[in-house]
Amino acid sequence: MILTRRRALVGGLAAGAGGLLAGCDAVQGTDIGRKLLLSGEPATQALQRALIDRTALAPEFSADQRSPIFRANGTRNPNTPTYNASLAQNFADWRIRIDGLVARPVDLSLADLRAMPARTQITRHDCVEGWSAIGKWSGPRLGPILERAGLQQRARYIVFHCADRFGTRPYYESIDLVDAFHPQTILAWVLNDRVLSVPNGAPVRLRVERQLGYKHAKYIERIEAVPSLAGIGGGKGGYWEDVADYEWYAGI
Ligand SMILES: Nc1nc2c(c(=O)[nH]1)N[C@H]1C(S)=C(S)[C@@H](COP(=O)(O)O)O[C@H]1N2
Ligand SMILES: [Mo]
Repeated sequence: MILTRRRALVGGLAAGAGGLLAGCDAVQGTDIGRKLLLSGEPATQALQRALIDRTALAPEFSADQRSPIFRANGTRNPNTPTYNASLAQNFADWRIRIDGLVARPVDLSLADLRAMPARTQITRHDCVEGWSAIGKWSGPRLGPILERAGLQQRARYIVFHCADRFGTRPYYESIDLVDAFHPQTILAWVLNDRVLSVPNGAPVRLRVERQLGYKHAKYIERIEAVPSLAGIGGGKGGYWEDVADYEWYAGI
């Protein structure tokens, strides 16, 4: 299943289109919002077009096109007492808590993640700071994990809480359900056939291939399903969105 009709309709996209029709400005800053606003098409047709656009795959590359080094950016080591203790035991005690609007909250260990069917993809990472790198990523798809936890109808966004802090602010990011259920959205624990390194986000980081680098949360310790982004961090859906007004929807 890529994205069921029900998910699409209850998801952020439909919420956005509904908001648009209601004259709400929630989607005006997003690509979809702009496309819908500028299209002049009947809303259902425009919505369908936007959805097809959003579910398209990001380009994938061949092994020989990979960058020799996948550079690290932002936090290169969370370096908190808890993270260091966990690293010292190879993340044997690491858990990713899946909670919020789910019927069955769960703590996933690395062993749990590694036992799940994985998707492998060679994609290009684009950072707003003006560099790109092509890498081979593997890990389970996020969508089925959310389904298994019993994602509730009221959920609109998926928030990723990270182990690193910028001062007192934890790094976090969020995506809507269209991206959460996108086939290339994975919880990556392997980069270029090796267990993910600390600089690249060990033990688990998000790959959300249709968006810019800052959306790809590293050092994930909690995944929360929410009805709204208000009240999370500074309320704009991500660390950089809060502190530097980066776009919440960073489509590429
Ligand atoms: N937890 C966390 N995730 C993060 C960041 C960060 O500082 N902390 N930086 C982001 C940015 S701006 C980019 S470009 C990518 C960099 O991923 P890399 O270090 O594997 O190159 O991670 C993103 N995810
Ligand atoms: Mo970035």
